[in-house]
Amino acid sequence: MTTDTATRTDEPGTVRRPRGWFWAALAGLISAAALLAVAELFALLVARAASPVLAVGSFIVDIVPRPLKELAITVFGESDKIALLVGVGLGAAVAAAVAGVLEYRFRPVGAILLGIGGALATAAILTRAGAGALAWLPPVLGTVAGVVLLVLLTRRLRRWSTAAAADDAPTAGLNRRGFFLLSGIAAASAVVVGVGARVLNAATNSVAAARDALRLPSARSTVTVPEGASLDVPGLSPIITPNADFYRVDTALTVPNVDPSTWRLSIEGMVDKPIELSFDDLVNMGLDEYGVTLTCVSNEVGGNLVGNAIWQGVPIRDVLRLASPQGDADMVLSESVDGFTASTPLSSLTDDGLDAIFAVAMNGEPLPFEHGFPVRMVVPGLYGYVSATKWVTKLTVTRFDQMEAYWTPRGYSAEAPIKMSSRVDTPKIGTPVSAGKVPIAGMAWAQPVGVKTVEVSIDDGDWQQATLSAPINDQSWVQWVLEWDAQPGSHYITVRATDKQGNVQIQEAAAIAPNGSSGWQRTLVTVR
Ligand SMILES: Nc1nc2c(c(=O)[nH]1)N[C@H]1C(S)=C(S)[C@@H](COP(=O)(O)O)O[C@H]1N2
Ligand SMILES: [Mo]
Repeated sequence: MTTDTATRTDEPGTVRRPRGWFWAALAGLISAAALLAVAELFALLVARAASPVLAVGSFIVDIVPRPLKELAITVFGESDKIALLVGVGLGAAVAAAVAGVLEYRFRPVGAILLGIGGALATAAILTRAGAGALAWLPPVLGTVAGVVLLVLLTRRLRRWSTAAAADDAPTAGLNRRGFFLLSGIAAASAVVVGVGARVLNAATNSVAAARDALRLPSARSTVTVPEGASLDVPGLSPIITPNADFYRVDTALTVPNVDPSTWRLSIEGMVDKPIELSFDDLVNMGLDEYGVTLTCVSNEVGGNLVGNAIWQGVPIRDVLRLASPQGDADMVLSESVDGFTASTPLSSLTDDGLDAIFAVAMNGEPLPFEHGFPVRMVVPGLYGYVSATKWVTKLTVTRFDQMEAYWTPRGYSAEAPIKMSSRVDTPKIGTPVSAGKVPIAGMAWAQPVGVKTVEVSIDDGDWQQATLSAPINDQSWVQWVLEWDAQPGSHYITVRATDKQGNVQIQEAAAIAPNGSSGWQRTLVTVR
C-alpha cells in the first residue's frame, strides 16, 4: 500500500467508514427499481399485460377482505385505487430497503428476500386472467437483474467498509467510488427505462384508435324520452346521466383494453350448441335501444352509486337462444377479460318481459373504456355485481349449486334484485336554504316494476305525495318534486317510494352486505 495513491483520491489520508445501513437500504431500493424497470421493459417487448406493479396491485385488490375494501372505499372514495397503488409502493419500498440492509449484514438473506419478492410478483402476474404464454419472462428477468445488482452493490459497500476500518484508504476509495458509480448509473437507467417503458406501453395501445374508428349499425328501435321526463329543479340529478358523470365500480386496477377486432364472446357449459361470436357477429344481430338505470349493491340509502343511461345493444335472450341452454340450468356465469365474474339467474336473461342486453353503446357513443368497451351486460332490476359484467367475453350456462361468482365467497348474495329506493337531491344537508317556497326534489327507482308514487314527510308529519317526472319506462328512475313552504329552523325530511305493484319501499335499515341497503332516507335541512 502506498500513501501516494491514497492522497491522489479526493479524500485526504483516510476514507471514512460508510454509514453502512443507510447505503445498504439505498442499494436495496435501487435494486428493486432495477427489477421493476427490467420487467417493464420486457413487458413492453414480449408480454404487455405482464406489468409487475399492476399485477401485484390487482392481486391485492382480489385478496383483501371485504371489510378492508369497504373501509378503503369509504376513506378514499373513487381514489381508492390510487391509494392502493401508493400503499403497495410504500410497502415495497420499505421491504426493498430492509432487503438491502439484510444483504449487507447477513449475506445472502437480502438477495433471497428480493428473489422471493420477484417470485411473488411473477405469481401475481401468472394468476391474472388472460396472462400470455410469455408472461413469466418479464418478472423473472427483472428479478435476476435486481438480485445481481443487489449482490454487486452490497459487495462494494462491504469492501469499502472493511477497507476503511483497516485504514486501507485506496481500497476503500476504490470501492466507495465503485458503489456510487454503479448506484448512480443503475438508479438513473431504472427510472428512464422503467418509466419510459410503462408510458410507451400505455400510450401505444391501439384500442383507443379502434374505439374512435368504430361505426355501429344504427339501432332498429329507439327510446323516446317523453315530454316532462325532466323536472326543472336546480340541484336535481339529470334524468339521463352523462357518461362522464356515471358512477364507476369495478375491481380493475387499470381499465382493460379490449380490441373489438379480436374480441370474442363464447357461450358454453350446459348448452346444446356452444357458440363463439365476433363483435361484428354480435352487432349484426341487430341493435335495439333501451333506457336502464344501473345500481350498485354498495349504494347506501341516499347515495350516488346509481345512474341512468340510454344503452344500445343486443338482447341476451337472442344470443343465448343460438346456444340452446339445457333445461336444468338455472344460472349464467358471465366472465370479463380480467377474470371478474357475475352470477345471473338464467330466467332474468331469457325472460321475454325483461330486456337484458349485451350493450355496445351508452348515451349515443360506443361504451367508454371504464364502462366496459367493447361489450358489457346490462340487466334491468339486478345489482351490477350479479349482472352488469363489463368487458364481458364468456358466458357459462350452469347452476347456482355448481359455480359461484366473484363476490359470492366475499360476503354477498349469489342473487340480488335491486331494492326499490328513493333519495333527496335538494335541499342538501349542510347547505341552508332561505325560508319561503323551496322545492324538495330527488330521484326514485323500482326496477323493473316502475315507481308509482313518491311521498315526503316533513318533521315526521303526514305523508305528502310528490309530483313525478314523466317516466321513460319502468326500468329507468324518475325524478320527483314537492313544493314546500319552508319555515325558519331545522327540519327533517323523509322520503319513500311505492312501486306499481303497491309495495312500499322497505323501512327497515339494512347494510349494503349481503344484498343491498334499505331504509327511508331522513335528512336534516336548515332553513334561515
Ligand atoms: N368486469 C367487471 N365488470 C363489472 C364489475 C367488475 O368489478 N368487473 N363490477 C360490477 C359492479 S359491482 C357494478 S355496480 C357495475 C358498475 O358499472 P359501471 O362502472 O359502468 O357503473 O359493474 C359491474 N361489472
Ligand atoms: Mo356494484
